[in-house]
Amino acid sequence: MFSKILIANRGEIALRILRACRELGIKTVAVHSTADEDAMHVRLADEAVCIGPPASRDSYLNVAAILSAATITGAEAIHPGYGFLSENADFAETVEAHGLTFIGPTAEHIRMMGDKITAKTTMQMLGVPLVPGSDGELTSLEEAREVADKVGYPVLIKAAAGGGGRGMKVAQTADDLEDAWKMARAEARAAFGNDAVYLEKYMDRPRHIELQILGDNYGNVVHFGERDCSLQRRHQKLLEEAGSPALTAEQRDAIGQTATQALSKMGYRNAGTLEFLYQDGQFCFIEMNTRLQVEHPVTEMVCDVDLVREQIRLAAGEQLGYTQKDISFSGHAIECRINAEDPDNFTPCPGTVAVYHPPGGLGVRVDSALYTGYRVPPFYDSMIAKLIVHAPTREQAIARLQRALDEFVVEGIKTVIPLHRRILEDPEFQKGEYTIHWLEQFTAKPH
Ligand code: MV4
Repeated sequence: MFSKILIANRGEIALRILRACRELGIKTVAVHSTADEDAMHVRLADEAVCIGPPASRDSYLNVAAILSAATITGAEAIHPGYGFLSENADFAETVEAHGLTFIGPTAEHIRMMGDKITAKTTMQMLGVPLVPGSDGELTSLEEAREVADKVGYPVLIKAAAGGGGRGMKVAQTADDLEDAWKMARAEARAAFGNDAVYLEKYMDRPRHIELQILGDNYGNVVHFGERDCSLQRRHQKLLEEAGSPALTAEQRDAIGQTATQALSKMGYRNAGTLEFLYQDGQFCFIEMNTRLQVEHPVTEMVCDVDLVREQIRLAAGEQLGYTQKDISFSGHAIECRINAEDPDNFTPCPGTVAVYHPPGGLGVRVDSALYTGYRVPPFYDSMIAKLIVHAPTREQAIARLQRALDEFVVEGIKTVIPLHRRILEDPEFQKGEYTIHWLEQFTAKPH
């Protein structure tokens, strides 16, 4: 096992990783920008190294500074958290080239899944169901026409280097296809320096369901069920649930078995998430994330697993030590992302937290690096806390979440807590009847 880990991140996820390290008896090194000198992850870590000025590109994305920090402190491994360098294959490779362990998958698998075409082709070969569309990259407009005619309009043209909603163009009819093709390629070239695109049938009212998996270095792969992440706005998730209100245990087992078999054949290591669009009882793989995700706590609550501890253990070369039949699902968990934003127009609201009083009690978890007097800097993501509840049923989880939101005090800055309250009161939400479009429509309505 490692004796010291460098945490290449900030905020709540840096604390989350730090806590797992403490419980494993591992020393921690925090890195921070000059804007984060008073941040909680700096205060709680065993050592802290300043790696640059506020802008992320000069600090949390500064590979040379992070590697120097690891070297001078004698850290043996680096946990990237989410965002920043977490899905940067070159970073993972450089970390390993310096004789350190990257806590995550191999650079090869990160690179493979970063190219959405390679990701889809690989999954198809391994028997994972896909959205109907082109067989890999589109090589011409003529080919795009043939595929679109075959799968039927509307269709989407997506950038191979895109993902997470970046680089997509819809063609409602054959008349739109040429424009969509040209625009998708031009934008992909400008944004990613790679104009490779592919085509998919447009699914009009899917849910976004993702599957959590873990693999060890010896071909053992298990899944921890799904998260329903349909409640998002402009590709920013706001509330996530485990399990999905739309799935049965049988459906979970079936897609889970398909996914774990595929990833075992790939030799996939550490944590990963398969993203699916789910509509009319069908799962269609769209992308894979090769990192720990923001919403991992809902999975931890229903499976009673510490996913960060598992990541560290597996990166150190330990075996999983359990199989799929040892994993069981208990109750229901919901996470609300608390962002420092105006709840009506989503403009970021950095500033000083005059009062911070998180909720507590049975089945309530708050992952946050906030404290009274903390100044939320304007340079980074606006998420300041995650409120996670766990209860025997979905109905009880909603009641617990409403109770916890009522207890939650964050004064001095605006947060999206009032929006969460409104969502939880909505009859459609309460019935679990929503798709990826629901939140956008909900927030557009006057209230
Ligand atoms: C789609 C789709 C409909 N049909 N693909 C957006 C983010 C990226 N991960 C994939 N995305 C979508 N791909 C097909 N064939 C609709 C979306 C989509 C979406 C997906 C997941 C969560 C939220 C979304 C919001 C808008 C569009």
